[in-house]
Amino acid sequence: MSSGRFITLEGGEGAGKTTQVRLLVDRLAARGIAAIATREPGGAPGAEDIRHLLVSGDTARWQPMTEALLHTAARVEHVENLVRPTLATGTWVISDRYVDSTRAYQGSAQGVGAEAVLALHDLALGGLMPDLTLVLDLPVELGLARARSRAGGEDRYERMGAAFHIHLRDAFQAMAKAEPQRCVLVDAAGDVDVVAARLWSILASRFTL
Ligand code: Z5A
Repeated sequence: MSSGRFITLEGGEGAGKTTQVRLLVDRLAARGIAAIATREPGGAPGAEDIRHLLVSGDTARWQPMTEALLHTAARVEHVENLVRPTLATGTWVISDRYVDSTRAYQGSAQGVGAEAVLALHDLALGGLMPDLTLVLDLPVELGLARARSRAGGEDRYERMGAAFHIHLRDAFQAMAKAEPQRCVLVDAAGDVDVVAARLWSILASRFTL
């Protein structure tokens, strides 16, 4: 049996990743391609426990390196318990965030360093990278306004300030530019259906659907 495809969606707050992950899974299912939606931090019981430590509370509650280690620890639980076993059955995995978020948030915006994050990723997960990463790009103010409109108290990163979020957007854009084989920068402005059509056409250009 051939392995499923591993696809990640990345980008700043409120870019529409969660919405688009669900739509992609539905559209793949309609084509007869089994796929699951998952997310980081989270996606497995232990990883969801670690998520609670990261997405709420004081913005300065962790040292940046502690935060990078916590995200990496959550990722080990997610990948080893869900991602790898699912891909091995031939089912596709569509993840809302993955290691590029650690590179952008902790590596770049919080100053841990991109090389340190990738070294951790190599050590913890043998450097497993997605087959395709869709980087949803949106002006910071628009993304934060969208994110504020959804309910829930998981707003620790949202509260980190405008300069932080502008830095993040630059970091994601730079990553997409530096790794065109794996990453595609996608305009995330416009209606949900318009953005979904953009993503689907990228998938169709990369894989047999
Ligand atoms: N983080 C990290 O620092 N390091 C890491 O390694 C990882 C993560 C993996 C996870 O929280 C936080 O952890 C995250 C980074 C950090 N920062 N934050 N916050 P999360 O997963 O809860 O947060 P998020 O990824 O930013 O989710 P989000 O704010 O919910 O954004 P989204 O998933 O991109 O968007 P959405 O939920 O699909 O949409 C947001 C709202 O906009 C919602 O009301 C939608 O109905 C609406 N929406 C969506 N698309 C559209 C369009 N096209 N037009 C209009 N409105 C739309």
